[in-house]
Amino acid sequence: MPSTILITGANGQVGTTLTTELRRRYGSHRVIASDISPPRDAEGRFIRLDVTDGPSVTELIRREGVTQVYHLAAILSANGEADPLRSWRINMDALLNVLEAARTEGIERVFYPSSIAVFGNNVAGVNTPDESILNPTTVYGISKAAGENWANYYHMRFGVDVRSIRYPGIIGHGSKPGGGTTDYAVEVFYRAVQHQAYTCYLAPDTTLPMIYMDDAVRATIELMEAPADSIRRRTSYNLSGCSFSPAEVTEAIRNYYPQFTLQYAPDFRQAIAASWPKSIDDSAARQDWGWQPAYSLERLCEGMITALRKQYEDSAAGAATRERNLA
Ligand code: AKB
Repeated sequence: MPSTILITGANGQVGTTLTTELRRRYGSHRVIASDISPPRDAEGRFIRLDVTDGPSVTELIRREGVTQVYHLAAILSANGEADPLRSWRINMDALLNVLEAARTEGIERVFYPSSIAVFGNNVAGVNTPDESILNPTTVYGISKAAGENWANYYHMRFGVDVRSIRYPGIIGHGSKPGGGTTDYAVEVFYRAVQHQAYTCYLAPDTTLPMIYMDDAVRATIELMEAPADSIRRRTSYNLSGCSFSPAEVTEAIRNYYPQFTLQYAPDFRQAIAASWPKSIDDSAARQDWGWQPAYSLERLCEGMITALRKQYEDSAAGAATRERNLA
C-alpha cells in the first residue's frame, strides 16, 4: 500500500476522477491533490503547485514524504497547437521536474500518462502495435513520445519505477476535458442530455480509439499496483477500450434521444485526428498486467447518459429548493 500519493494536474479530466478513486481505495489522508489553481470544490487535501517549478516540486515531495506520484499535468493536443514552444516547455519541464524529484527523493513509483497522439500518419491505422515508429503530428504528441523515452531512460539509468499508458480519448462525466482532439466525444453527451443540438468539429467517419473513464482509472491503478517485474515496457503501453466515430456515437445516443441533432463542421482538429490510429493493439498490457476493458460503446453511452441525467436533475432540484427558500 502506498503511504503518500501526490497527483499533479488533479483538477483536470482524469485527475478529478482518479483523485476520488485513489482516496476511496487508500484513504483520503494518503492522497494529496495538486494543481496550478485551486479546485472548485475542495474536498480532501489540496496543495497549489506549479509543476514547472522544479524546486517547489522537490520541496513538496520532501516535506510531505511523498512515495508515489501520478503526474497528469499537461497541455493537450488541440490547445497545445496555439503556442507550440510554450506547450513543449510546460509538458517537458513538468515531466523532468517530476522524474528528477523521483530520482533524488527516492520515490517508489511514478505514473506518466502518454497518449495515442504519439502515433502519426505513417503507422498501420488499425490495431496499431506498441512498437511502431513514432512520428507525431502535434507538439503534444512530440512531448509524449519524448516523455516516454525519458521515462524509460530514468528507469534504465537510475532505476526509477516509472509506469506509463498511452491513453485513448477518455469519456467521463466527472469533469469536462480541456483542449484535446477527442473532446467532442464528451461534449456530445452533455448536449444530448440537455436536449441541445451539437456541431462536431470532426468528420462523421473519423474513428478513434476511446475509453470510458472508469476503465481508464482502473487501468491506471492496476498498472501502478502490478508487481515491478511484470512491467516489461518502460516506454508506454497501448491501452484500448472501444473505437468509434462521431456518426457511431450519435447513433448510439439516438437510442436514448431520437430527436438529437448533430451537424459537422470539421476544423484544424480533423487533420490531427486523421493522423491518429483508428484502433490500437493492447495485447502487451493484457499479457503483462492483465488488462481487460469492461466498457463497449453501448455501456459507455448508458454510463454517460445515466450520470449526466442525474447531474442535471440534481442541479435542477437544487435550484428549485433555493428558489423556494428565497420566496
Ligand atoms: C487529446 O485529444 O489530446 C487527448 C489524448 C488522446 O491524449 N484526449
